[in-house]
Amino acid sequence: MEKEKIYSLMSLAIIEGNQEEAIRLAEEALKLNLDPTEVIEKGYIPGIQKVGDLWEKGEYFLPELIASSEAMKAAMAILEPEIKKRDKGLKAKGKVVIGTVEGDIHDIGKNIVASMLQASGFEVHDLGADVKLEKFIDKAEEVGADIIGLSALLTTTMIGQKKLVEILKERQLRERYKVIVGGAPVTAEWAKSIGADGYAENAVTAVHLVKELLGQSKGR
Ligand code: B12
Repeated sequence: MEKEKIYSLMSLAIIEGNQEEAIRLAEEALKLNLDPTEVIEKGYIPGIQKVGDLWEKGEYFLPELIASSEAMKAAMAILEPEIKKRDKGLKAKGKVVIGTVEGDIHDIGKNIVASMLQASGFEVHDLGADVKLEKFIDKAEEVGADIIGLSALLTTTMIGQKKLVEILKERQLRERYKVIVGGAPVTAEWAKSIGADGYAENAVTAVHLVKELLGQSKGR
């Protein structure tokens, strides 16, 4: 099957919340030796984005949203181990603590960022979703992290990203960590306004961002 065809079927499987089909296509993509990162970016992500649009238009409701995200997660579960295996040898050393901020249970995008970072040679400590702000800092202190990554998908939880920067300042730890932020409603302007060190709009640019920040922080 042609690449473009398989990508559009993947997108459709997510839109329809068809978990079996999403899994079948992920397995087929691996058999065809397609790049799992590209498969996620070009096949599955456009599907879940479309689901977001349908929800916004009031055509989809929570059950559809849940079915689609379950299908997305099932496909990710097949592709992520493969991404980890295919580490392209671009080893960049550094430790990243990542999670979705408290009050927010969206974790699909954060999981993709975490697995891409891991595949690029970073040591990733993924705290999951709905994570208390103090927990990010405690974990970063415990493992000696270089970077703290915060995901937020709700406009109401973005504020957690701002608060984390403030808590770091209060605890005299701001200089110790680079803070990066992301999630659909997050923008570069927001990142700048809260005093974060960086923003990335997707998992690929997140990897570049982390590399760049660690390059700058060499010899610290
Ligand atoms: C799937 C989904 C769900 C699933 C989540 C499943 C899961 N385990 O994640 C379920 C059904 C559970 C859900 C629930 C809710 N959802 Co919802 N959901 C979505 C949806 C459709 C897709 C999100 C997604 O996975 N996108 C795909 C991934 C790949 O993209 P991403 O998350 O943006 O991540 C990429 C980048 O942002 C970036 N990135 C992400 N994190 C990070 C972190 C760092 C550090 C960096 C550098 C980069 C980075 O890289 C990622 C990969 O490319 C969005 C619509 C949308 N347009 O985003 C709504 C959306 C986010 N949800 C919304 C809402 C309102 C809710 C609910 C409140 C609904 C309800 N009434 O209960 C609840 C929230 C409950 C809670 N407390 O969190 C709204 C938010 C509106 C707002 N302004 O705040 C949205 C925007 C839908 C809409 N248009 O109204 N949702």
